[in-house]
Amino acid sequence: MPAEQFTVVIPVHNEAAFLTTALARLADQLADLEFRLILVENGSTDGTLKIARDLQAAYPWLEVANLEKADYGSAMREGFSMVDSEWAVAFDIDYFSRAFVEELLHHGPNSDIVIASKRDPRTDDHRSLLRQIGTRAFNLLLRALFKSRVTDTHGMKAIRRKVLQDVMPDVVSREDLFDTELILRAERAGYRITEVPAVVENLRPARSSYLARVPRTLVGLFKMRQIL
Ligand SMILES: Nc1nc2c(ncn2[C@@H]2O[C@H](COP(=O)(O)OP(=O)(O)O)[C@@H](O)[C@H]2O)c(=O)[nH]1
Ligand SMILES: [Mg+2]
Repeated sequence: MPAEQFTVVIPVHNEAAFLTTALARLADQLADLEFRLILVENGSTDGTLKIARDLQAAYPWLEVANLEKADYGSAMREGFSMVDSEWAVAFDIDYFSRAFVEELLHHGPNSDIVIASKRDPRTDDHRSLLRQIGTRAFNLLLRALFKSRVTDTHGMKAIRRKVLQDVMPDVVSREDLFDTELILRAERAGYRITEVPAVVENLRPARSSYLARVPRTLVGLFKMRQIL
């Protein structure tokens, strides 16, 4: 796969403190590749959007999109809809790696989706025990509720544009369940999903309360169960 055939999409919300460092790190890791990067900001109150736009002077491959209301899922949808290359690569601003791009270069030709799974036996997960248990519990729920064989729907992933065009219009879940519904729909549609290992290490401390998400996630999953 020629390297220029991928577009990185990173949603950002109130990342003013970290954005500049993170982009320098990403630029360094991907320096020899040709790619496009779309930052999709929404709802920030800390000047993230201005910092993102200012960084465009330093990085010719950087594009910035912006929507009004804070919502991870609608940011991803917006970014994905701007992709015009063969592959879309979804990263978080605090979780990305060159190694994942290498996995994509390797497995991409025989896959429609490549996912870095935190549940892969080869994965080196440095997150807190609470987060690791959360990932495991979420995965068990996906198996039970949707008969899914995918072991992780959050985190780094690459998706062919044709899959996005086919599946994304049907996705109704918002916020962090957007990714999950997208992957489940793609799995149902029979697309080839390859899971790869990763070193899981957030580049900055988590900001949101993990436990606070649990009720919202459960409600979202049961709603999704009604339609899938
Ligand atoms: N555009 C946008 N990005 C978001 C929103 N919430 C989180 N993000 C981004 O999504 C990524 C993951 O967020 P993070 O806080 O690290 O979540 P966690 O590691 O899953 O707990 C980061 O790049 C965030 O800036 C949101 O409401 N809108
Ligand atoms: Mg994070």
